[in-house]
Amino acid sequence: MTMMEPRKHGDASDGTVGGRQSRFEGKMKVTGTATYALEYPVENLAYAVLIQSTIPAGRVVKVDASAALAMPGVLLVLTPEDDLGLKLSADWGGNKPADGPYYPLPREVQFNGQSIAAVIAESRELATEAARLVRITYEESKHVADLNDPNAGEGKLMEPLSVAWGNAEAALAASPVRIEAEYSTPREYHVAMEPHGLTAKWDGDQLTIWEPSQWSHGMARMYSEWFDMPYENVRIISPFIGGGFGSKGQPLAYGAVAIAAARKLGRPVKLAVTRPQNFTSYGGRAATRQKIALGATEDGILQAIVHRGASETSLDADWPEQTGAATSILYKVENFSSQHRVVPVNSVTPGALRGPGKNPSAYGIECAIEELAYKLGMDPLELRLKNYADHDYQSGKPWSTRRLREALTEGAEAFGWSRRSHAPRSMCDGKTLIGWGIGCGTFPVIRAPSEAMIRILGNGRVEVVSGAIDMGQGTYTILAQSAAEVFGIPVDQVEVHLGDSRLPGSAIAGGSMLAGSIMGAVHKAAVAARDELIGLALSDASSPFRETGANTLNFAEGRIAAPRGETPSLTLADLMSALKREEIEVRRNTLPDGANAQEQLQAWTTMAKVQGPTMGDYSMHSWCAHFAEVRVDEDFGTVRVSRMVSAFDCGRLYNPKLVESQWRGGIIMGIGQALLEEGLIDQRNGRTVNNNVGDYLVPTNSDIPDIQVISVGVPDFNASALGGKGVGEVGIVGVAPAIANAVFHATGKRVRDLPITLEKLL
Ligand code: MCN
Ligand code: MOS
Repeated sequence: MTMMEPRKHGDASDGTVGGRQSRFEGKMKVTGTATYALEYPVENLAYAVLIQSTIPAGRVVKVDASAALAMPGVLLVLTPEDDLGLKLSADWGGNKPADGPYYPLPREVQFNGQSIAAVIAESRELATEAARLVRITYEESKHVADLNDPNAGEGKLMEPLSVAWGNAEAALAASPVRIEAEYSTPREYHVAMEPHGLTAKWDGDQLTIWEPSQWSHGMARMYSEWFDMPYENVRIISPFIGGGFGSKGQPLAYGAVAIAAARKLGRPVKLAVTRPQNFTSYGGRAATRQKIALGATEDGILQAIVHRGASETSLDADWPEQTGAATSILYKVENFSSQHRVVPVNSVTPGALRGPGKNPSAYGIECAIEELAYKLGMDPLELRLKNYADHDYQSGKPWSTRRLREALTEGAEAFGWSRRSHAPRSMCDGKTLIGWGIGCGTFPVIRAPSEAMIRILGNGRVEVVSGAIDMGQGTYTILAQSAAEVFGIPVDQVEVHLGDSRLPGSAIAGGSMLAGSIMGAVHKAAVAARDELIGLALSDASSPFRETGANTLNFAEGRIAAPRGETPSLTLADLMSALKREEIEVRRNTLPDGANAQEQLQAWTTMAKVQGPTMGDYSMHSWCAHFAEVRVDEDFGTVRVSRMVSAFDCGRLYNPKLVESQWRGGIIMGIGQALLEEGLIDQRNGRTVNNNVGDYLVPTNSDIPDIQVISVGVPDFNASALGGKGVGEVGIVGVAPAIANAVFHATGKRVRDLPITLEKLL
């Protein structure tokens, strides 16, 4: 036991938890000293270039690589002809498929832009040129381009996602006021600044992979299964990442190709996925459509929600972009029914993109609720507060913490909502129409076990060691703050080592679950290391504290002292030297006590031990309310977001500065989603037409207004050991509907299909 002075949280600018420390690696990233995966100097490299299919469906009949192979410097061409000797891996959950071979370069083409061959050469330029000479003959078959293809069909009902209580259809029919509308969202992409790619190097049976990763342990496990080798023999190194947003949580076909090529050649291989290839090497957010019917009384009490949604998926995997994910938990309603279908199309399997499910789901329900407000002639803020959910109607459980009411009221206050005039087109600035809208958002608290190691060094420095990932969200910084707080030392006396599958096991940097999980592990390990040091300091013959009779020690302001201060205080380095210790090393995890090595490995390398928001006595989620102001020029159809105020409940904030930046980042992506982002698919060949950052539009600084963010959360110790809830994704959820609602308020035009581009307003 130790007696620490309680410290104030929330406004501290120092390095303790709750302080506004700047990002540890920020300067390294902007000055070019942070090394990214493709920048490691590896000797004797060969360079691989991917070749992707140019048809949406069919078979590779023949690959003629003779011209490519004839080029001096070309080392190898891999095609569907080559058996790379790989095996299927278990999925994220760790579920093993039937034993079978894995072909990262398959003969059957299921989408345009599928990897089907690779050229490996002495330089990237040579490999690129040789790839152009590879002649591929296809046998093309019929394809379904996307969700809007007339041949796409109704898709397949995802039974486990059906949610129902009460009698929604009957209650809807009996409701005096009803609205029904259909909303859609297009394919959207991650477009992280750092594209995908890797360098792979074999040393005998040891494999090292430099690859941007959101989950070093999980990816190492899947790679080890593909290559049928022991987990310990694979190492992924990923200390710095230029954004992932969900796209870097699993190994992909190109990774297998590069590693297999390195094995065949007996040389390290680097493979950089080009920006256009990025659009189909991992799927973006699936296109969705959803129909929502709301029934209410004349004074605005919700009676029923009937929700039917669909999203596109690939031919070989059912990836649901769950349009009902937020619909069931935002409002109080006694009668509810939601179903989701997946529609297979010839596309890469879609993937997780910031706020999967919750994001398009909030777009539907938060637009629908405002449509109802206008039908009732009621203020949309009032309608939301009137139907506030006092508990989780889906699970029947109480909320652990839900300060959405405070988010709505404090957000409204900061925004000046009371000055709004209700009628559409009633607010303007000269010729410019002004509109205000609200969108609520939510994201579940997901918990996962993690492990961390703390080292107290002889020189008084403290190291935090974990395989966890920082892709820009702030892991390095908050972990340093956590250890600094436990040892009462300045944050720059702490060194954090992350991003390596050889280091202690960690939850994925995904599902907004990492901070809560890994902070718990680091705190636990740091407290244990401090206790070990205290034990030595009170008992070791050479310790200056031995004779004090104290039963604990205080750690504050960089010094260690007995509680009553009888002896002079010592620094960590002084104490370590008095104890003649070079190092104290403590490793702790957050699994139940007694978990064996096998269970531990399973915990870091699969999702088997991950807990959802209602596993336990409470229903746990982060919440937010966005208030958007838009200015619309009707002559040109242009929409500008001129102001945003967003209020959040994410529990306790470990570092408010970083949290605010996470929230703003999410909001900025939400503005892009509302007004700009749209993967355009050529119906004739299923090709993503705008597969580059010139044509796939994301917001730039000049698109982004002043964004005010407000925290209304309180610590939630059911959600995590230190009281925080997830932060990384909730910010994007609810932004697009807030903007769509504001556009309606400005113009009287309801655009139900994103993005709201100018031609839809003319
Ligand atoms: N944080 C905090 N207090 C809390 C919770 C979080 O201070 N109570 C802060 C910390 O700085 C922490 C960060 O918020 O590092 C994110 O924490 P968390 O919500 O647990 O999310 P993860 O660490 O699991 O990060 C993943 C999340 C996801 S799923 C996506 S998608 C996303 C996001 O983070 N991708 C990002 N934010 C991103 N930010 C950047 N710069 N780049 C990405 O690719
Ligand atoms: Mo985030 S989409 O869960 O990586």
